[in-house]
Amino acid sequence: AKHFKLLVVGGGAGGLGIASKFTRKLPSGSLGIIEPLEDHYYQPGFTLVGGGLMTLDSNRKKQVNLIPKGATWIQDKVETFNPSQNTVVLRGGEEISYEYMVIAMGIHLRFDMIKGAVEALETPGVCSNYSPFHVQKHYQEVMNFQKGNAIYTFPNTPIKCAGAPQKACYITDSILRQRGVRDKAHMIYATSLSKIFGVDHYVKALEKVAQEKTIEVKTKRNLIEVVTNNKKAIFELLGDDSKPTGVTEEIEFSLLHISPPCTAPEPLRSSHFADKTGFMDVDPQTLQSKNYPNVFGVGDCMNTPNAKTAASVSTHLKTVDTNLTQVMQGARPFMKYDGYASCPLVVSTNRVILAEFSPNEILETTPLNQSKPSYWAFLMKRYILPVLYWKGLIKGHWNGPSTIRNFSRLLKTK
Ligand code: FAD
Ligand code: UQ1
Repeated sequence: AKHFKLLVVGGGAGGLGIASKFTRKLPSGSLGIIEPLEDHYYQPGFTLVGGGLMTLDSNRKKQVNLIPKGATWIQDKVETFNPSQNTVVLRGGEEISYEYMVIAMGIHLRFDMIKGAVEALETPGVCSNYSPFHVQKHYQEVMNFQKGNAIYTFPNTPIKCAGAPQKACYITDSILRQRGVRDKAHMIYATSLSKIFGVDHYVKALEKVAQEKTIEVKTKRNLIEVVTNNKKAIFELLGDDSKPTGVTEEIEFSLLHISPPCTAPEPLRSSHFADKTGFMDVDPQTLQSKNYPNVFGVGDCMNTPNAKTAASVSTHLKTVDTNLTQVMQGARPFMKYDGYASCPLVVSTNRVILAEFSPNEILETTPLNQSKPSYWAFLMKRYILPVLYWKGLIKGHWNGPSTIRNFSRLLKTK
């Protein structure tokens, strides 16, 4: 059986970032990384692909070219975790043992939790920027749109990049205006939340965007079924406790953009690493597993209260780099993750509100007012952040913007 000093589960944003950092510290051959997929996508680019502002190809690279030198790629998936024995079992039945492990499996898209959605995605009018297989279809649908309701949904579960469902809606509004058909469309943003966005600081600015675009915002609406033959979306109305009220609403659509319900990945959900919600139970500051001190988490698969974004991963990487090194040296983890997350809210084909926050405070990097839609933030989203991801984050060189933020605070005269 194979054995690694450090085993990394998942070769996404977080997994590659950690593997890059630790292959530089550990002897060659002592780090294994388990990732089943051939292709790696820059997922934050999907919003732009769905809006025709980037190609899908330019957001895809072969995983084999991204695995850091010195690391062993195991192209398979974990099926079972056996943390009391420090082993995992792969789909192929192989057992792998480890001394330390980092779990970075992300969050799983669950279109299957909406009745009829999986089939509906293969029919005209239904699409999703969340899936690499249905993101280009969104742009095609917007370019072919003639008239009727265009509905954008937000699920009743945790989701990565919680701003992405409304970015899709805003870009579509811009394109329909450019095409001269916007007055033929009734645009609806239907969210399970009780407000347009989870972070109060940005709510006013986003409400203004939706209002100026005459997008109808329907809150406490959870998509539960898509009926393909007569193109109906069925929502359940949620109460103040976000539980279903039993009342449903049917809306006919010409275009339906689904943001899928999401859950923790199956093998994690049923393991001893998970809490009741299925996500990995970690100390929210040190990111160390609560039950197994030789295991850490990174990224979307954890139960930390931050928004699930690649921007958060940058700060997770810094935290786990320090804390896992401490643990490897027999010392205590001391670095504390501050809950940082960011969501560049694309509000048209050339403006962005660059939201940056933790569960407790606003953490904007620049001294500018980032609530205001701006062209500079759009340029950053389109041209700088992809480079920061490919050359910085997954190579283990980008630890988040906290240093820049501290510096720009010096410039603020308040
Ligand atoms: P991922 O990068 O998703 O990687 C998880 C990896 O684990 C995958 O490669 C998967 O194949 C692998 N895996 C899963 N199960 C197993 C298993 N059983 N065994 C082994 N491997 C497994 N973030 C931002 O910061 N800004 C944005 O503007 C932004 N926009 C987004 C827009 C969209 C449409 C989407 C979908 C996401 C967006 N994000 C954005 C979120 C960002 O992409 C994620 O938060 C980030 O990729 C999380 O990294 P991760 O490593 O936790 O998960
Ligand atoms: C970020 O670090 C990051 O990961 C590389 C993103 O994902 C693509 C982001 O969207 C953002 C905004 C950041 C934060 C970086 C800066 C410079 C504000």
